[in-house]
Amino acid sequence: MTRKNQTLGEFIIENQSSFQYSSGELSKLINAIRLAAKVVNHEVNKAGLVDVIGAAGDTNIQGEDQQKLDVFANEKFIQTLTNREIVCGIASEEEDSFISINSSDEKHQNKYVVLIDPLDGSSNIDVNVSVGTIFSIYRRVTPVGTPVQLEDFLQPGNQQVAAGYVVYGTSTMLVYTTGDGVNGFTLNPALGTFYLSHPNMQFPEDGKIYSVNEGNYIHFLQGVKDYIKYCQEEEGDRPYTSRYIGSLVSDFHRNMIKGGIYMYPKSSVAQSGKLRLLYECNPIAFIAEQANGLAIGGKNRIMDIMPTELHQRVPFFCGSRNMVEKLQEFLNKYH
Ligand code: AHM
Ligand code: MG
Repeated sequence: MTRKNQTLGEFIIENQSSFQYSSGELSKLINAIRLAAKVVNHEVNKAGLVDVIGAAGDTNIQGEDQQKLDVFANEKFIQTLTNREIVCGIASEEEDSFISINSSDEKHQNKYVVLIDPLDGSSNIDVNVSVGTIFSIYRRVTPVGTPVQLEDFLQPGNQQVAAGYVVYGTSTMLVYTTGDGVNGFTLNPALGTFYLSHPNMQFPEDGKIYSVNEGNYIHFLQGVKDYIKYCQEEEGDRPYTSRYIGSLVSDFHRNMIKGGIYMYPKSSVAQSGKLRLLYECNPIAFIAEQANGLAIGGKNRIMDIMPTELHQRVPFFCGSRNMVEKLQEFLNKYH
């Protein structure tokens, strides 16, 4: 059940019974992410005021060690999830390997692992452009009570239990799914409370926005080049509008609300594209599909890719159903 202006805390409690496995563990986990998001939001918001922008390891004018915001966000999410002892493992885009977490009383009893991109698009911070956090939650596949293994993290996206993102934008929003639709919550900064502002988010079936780094055009495969030309042709409702922030969460969020397609193709210089399957593509794909959109990596559905490594990159296309299907027609002509 969703009620507008419900708080995220109320929503989590009221919808707990609809989770596939409703032991309360997943609710606590989402609550922990909510908390860490607020802390990171606070820091991101004052980025222009204090000396938090700068290289990690520098010292600010108060003599405090400076941290880059992506390092800060990484630490905050890991700390919050670790201290609350509600996950058995974390993999982060910022870490080389996964982290195994023991709970203090009964060891390794938690069943969820979290994969996270703590601050995606962080190169945008210095210029006051929106950034985001992306997270993805799975049930471990190895036995509870033992340390987590790589295979707990290398699961296809279709096994996700929940996924979401936080966009630190003109207002801060947390958008997530537990496989039962997508709901968006906006932070009231004065109260520090997220309110349900976007219940049951849906991609419009058609859209008029295409988002791609066109500076790489020359390196794209012919199918992608032809689709971009199609977007630019004058016919019917075309030409479409080009919008590219360079911050996946923001580009995706806008396209989900207005209707559009996001593309990060492979190219002759980046054979697998840029985006990470586990931290970026799978969680965004889960949200896209739950919102009646599509997410593909070429011919295949993103969430059906069997990952082989933690930091694997894949080409990524996602958005309004009809736009992605049209792109697919172009891709199929060549590859
Ligand atoms: P990051 O994980 O290093 O922040 O990179 C991911 C970001 C995405 O948010 C964004 O869509 C993309 O990189 C932009 O890349 P480019 O500048 O090559 O267009
Ligand atoms: Mg990233």
